[in-house]
Amino acid sequence: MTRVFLGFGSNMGDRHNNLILGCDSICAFSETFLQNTSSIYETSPLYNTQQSSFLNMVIEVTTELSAHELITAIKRVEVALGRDIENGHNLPRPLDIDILAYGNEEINDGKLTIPHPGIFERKFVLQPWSDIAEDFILKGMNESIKSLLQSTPDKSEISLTQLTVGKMT
Ligand code: PH2
Ligand code: MG
Ligand code: MG
Repeated sequence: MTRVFLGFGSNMGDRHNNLILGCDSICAFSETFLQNTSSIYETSPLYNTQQSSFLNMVIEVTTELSAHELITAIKRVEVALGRDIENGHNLPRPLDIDILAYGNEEINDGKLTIPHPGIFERKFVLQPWSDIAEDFILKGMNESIKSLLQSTPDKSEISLTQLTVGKMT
């Protein structure tokens, strides 16, 4: 079993529902078990700022899938929720799921880069992640999520919503 953190983002359609359905779908894989979910945050779009705001959250799962099996399964879920795979980077999407960390592994093989390289400059990742695992040490950066959140150059506004994914069993 490997401890995995996944970042979720949605800025198209019923954003809250997209997060919930995505989370349900990931945890429906028989080899994957939900451990924890952060609160859901409303966040301004980073990079391409000419798009609607996002809802973001981070979840922790344990899985028996390899990192590559997991990303293949994630891509299926993104497409099932309406993501257009022809669409390029940083365009609006019903659901984006990124593997933030896969145990303590560092993977960089052209298909996958783990830990996700943008983490330190993304408050929309660091704030929800800090909710559920502030002491997790990010491989490669050798810093805790809490300390990365304190030192992030991202000064954008993010706000807690009243929404959570609800009770997941
Ligand atoms: N995802 C991106 C680019 N910019 N901005 C916010 N606020 N939230 C995201 O999830 C996000 C983003 C690329 O995946
Ligand atoms: Mg992303
Ligand atoms: Mg992605």
